[in-house]
Amino acid sequence: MRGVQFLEPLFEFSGACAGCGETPYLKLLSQLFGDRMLVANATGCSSIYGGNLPVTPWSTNHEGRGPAWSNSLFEDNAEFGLGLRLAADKHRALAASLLRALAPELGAALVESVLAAPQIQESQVRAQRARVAEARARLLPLAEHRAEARDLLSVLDHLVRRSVWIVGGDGWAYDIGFGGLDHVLAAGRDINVLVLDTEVYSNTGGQASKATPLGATAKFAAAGKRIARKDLALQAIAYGNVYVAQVAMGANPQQTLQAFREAEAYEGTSLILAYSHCIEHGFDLRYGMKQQDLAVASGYWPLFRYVPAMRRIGESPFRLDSPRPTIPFKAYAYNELRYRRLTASDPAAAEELLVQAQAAVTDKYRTYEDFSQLRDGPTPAAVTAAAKSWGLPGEVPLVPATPAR
Ligand SMILES: Cc1ncc(C[n+]2csc(CCOP(=O)(O)OP(=O)(O)O)c2C)c(N)n1
Ligand code: SF4
Repeated sequence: MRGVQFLEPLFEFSGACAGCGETPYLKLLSQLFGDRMLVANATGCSSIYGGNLPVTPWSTNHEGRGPAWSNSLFEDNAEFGLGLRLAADKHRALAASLLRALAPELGAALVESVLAAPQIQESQVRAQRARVAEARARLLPLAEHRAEARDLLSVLDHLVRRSVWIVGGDGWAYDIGFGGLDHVLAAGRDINVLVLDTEVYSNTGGQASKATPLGATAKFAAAGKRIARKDLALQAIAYGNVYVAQVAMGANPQQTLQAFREAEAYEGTSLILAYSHCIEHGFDLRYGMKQQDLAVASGYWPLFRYVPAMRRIGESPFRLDSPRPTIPFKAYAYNELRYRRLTASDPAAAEELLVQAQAAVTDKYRTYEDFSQLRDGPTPAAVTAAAKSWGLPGEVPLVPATPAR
């Protein structure tokens, strides 16, 4: 990927399936922020290939810095990540107060520059590391006779901005961990959430989640999913102050890179939904990135960014980054067994669901296009109005559900 190929990955040889669509996003994350990153990883494929103990693909650089990673539970990962953020904030506050107390010995100018330093861009973070190293050098001789100096040394590194990431799959984010995730989105803290969206519970063999698309088959949706996938992005956007991006690396790597950078730099909560191809989709993963491209080209997976800060300069916060659909949904979907399976077991239902799925894609894309024209972007009222026109369950004639075989 242009712009990052020379950055060292701190996520290396994982035990994921060959061609997994999740791991490239983690590698990118580690290249960009790995040396100051805290990761709360929900249970799922990413916790298994990310922690296949006694080894781990999470690594360190030549300075010994690397991501601090842990897996809590499937159901409380967002809360766990929020705890990491609160702890990092507490440590930073403690370090700042000790630094102020020791200003006469350390030098007022150095203390002031450490406390006031901006740390948004990587160059600023590097400059802060140098200041903190200087503070450490001045502290070491003091540590022998001053307890405050010893205390400060134990938390000094927290003066370099921590990058906190909550990572998990769609089963976690859309379903089982959603209550906690919603709590995090509403908490207004500087936290980043990355959803590796395979649209099924991959690690337990492909059960349907609320992210499973209309028309696809999955375990518990063997007769084809009858309801469109939940729009988690719009739910987050409704808060108004959450940065939200939908990305697909195989379709537009530069947009993915921009979204990761913007999300991390945003001093608030960010949510990235990352399209991740998976063996559960039923196609040769050698063509995973190509299939991502088709998902975007068909309009099924529009790329966008909701950037709250844009409102401050009078611009629409909603940026639609992918062009109008150029291919029908079928040209993307029918490359995958999860969609094709139904054509053998129930061709009539497959045909009807394909029509509905195409209509849902077309409607959704048009709505997103409208959102990008609104000066204030998709406000909760605009989202509600749009959702009505998409046809909610019960309002559209659905194919009668045939029992799963
Ligand atoms: C409360 C709870 N329910 C179920 C499980 C079993 N479980 C472990 S991983 C997983 C699937 C994870 O799916 P997803 O979040 O989509 O991540 P993916 O594996 O697709 O990356 C399930 C159901 C669990 N660990 N805890
Ligand atoms: S099952 Fe899917 S998400 Fe899990 S490691 Fe394999 S390809 Fe990746």
